[in-house]
Amino acid sequence: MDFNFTPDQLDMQKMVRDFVAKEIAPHALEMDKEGIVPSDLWKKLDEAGLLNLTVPEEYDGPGLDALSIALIYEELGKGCAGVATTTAANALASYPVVLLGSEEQKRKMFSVINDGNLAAFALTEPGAGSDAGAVATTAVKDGNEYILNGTKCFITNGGIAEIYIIFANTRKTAGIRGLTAFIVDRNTPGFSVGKEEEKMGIRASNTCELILENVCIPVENRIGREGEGFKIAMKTLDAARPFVGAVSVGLAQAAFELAVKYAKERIQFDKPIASFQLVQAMLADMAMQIEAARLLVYKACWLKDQGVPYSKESAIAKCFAADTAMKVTVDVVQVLGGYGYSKEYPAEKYMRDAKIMQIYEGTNQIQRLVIANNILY
Ligand code: COS
Repeated sequence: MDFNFTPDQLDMQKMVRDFVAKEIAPHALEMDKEGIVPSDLWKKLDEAGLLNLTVPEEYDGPGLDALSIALIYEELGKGCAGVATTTAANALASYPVVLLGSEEQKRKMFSVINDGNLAAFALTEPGAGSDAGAVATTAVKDGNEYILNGTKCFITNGGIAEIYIIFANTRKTAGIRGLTAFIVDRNTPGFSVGKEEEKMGIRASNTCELILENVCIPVENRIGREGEGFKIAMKTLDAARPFVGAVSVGLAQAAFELAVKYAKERIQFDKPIASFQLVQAMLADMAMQIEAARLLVYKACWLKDQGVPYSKESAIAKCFAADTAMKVTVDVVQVLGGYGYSKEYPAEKYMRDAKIMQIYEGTNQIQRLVIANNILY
């Protein structure tokens, strides 16, 4: 077992760490307040090569392994989970094409992402969250085209993406066996962006409703076969969930470092509060949980990179890391006391941002189901 990273991974980790310290962390509170990632930051993220992390080398991408990508998301998570989420949504949206896309689909999708554009993965609907098979959006074949109708909700990058992966039902009564994945361009007639969500956390990221009204797309935009959409979605989520874990680890680490610094500086009863054992126990628990979460994320990515099954480990990594981020950030607010609750410090932002980690890309209840299914069946 080798716990060392390669020189390339270390270089890249340093590059992203420096980028985050300079370009993201100092602006995180402002972006959270404004609820937007400024366009000049997009440009810089693109120039730094942080938008197309999952694009293979043969399609002009960086061709990174999953572990390297996780290291990058961990660093981005330290700076701002909202920014990290926006870039990670590109990875999520790219995987259906990475995994099952045709040559032509790969060229199309990856060139859009390589050009610094955003993508969105649209599975969720008002009536289909955890129950992904309940998708009500329909895709009806008409000659060489499909006509899509329906509404998607809570779609990360929904309002700002150029290209979308839309899951629709090609056989209405078939449940998960009717689900099919399609590529839809933003400018397709009938496609529009609905309301933008006003969120508790990851406020810099964009979350929107999508409306499809007789959206006509060529058959070539279907990914895989009709009815293969559920498996494509599940495989995509397997691949992407460790990155939610990585962002959670980064977010928890940043919050933890804030608590350590504060505990050393804050004087009460004539001593730094770090000298009190009840505070020390909280910091020690945080350190343990973050370290365990980090190792689980790296292990899931390592398994993926070995080409062996990793669905259970992916769910374990996401679930444990997200729960860790939540628990750690709640305790960080506690260590900072009134200052933790104030918007003057970033502790409360970390706590708000952490909550979504337990909800998106499959709730942590769903992760436990996936883990149990892998253990039992
Ligand atoms: N990889 C490949 N195939 C998979 C798979 C995976 N990880 N998970 C399931 N499948 C396949 C199964 O093999 C099965 O195929 P067959 O019928 O051919 O044997 C099929 O999919 C159905 O599997 P299963 O019976 O386990 O599915 P369930 O209906 O019980 O649902 C859960 C499984 C609940 C785990 C699934 O609906 C899920 O993950 N929901 C959460 C969705 C989600 O994360 N939403 C968040 C929004 S997207 S950001």
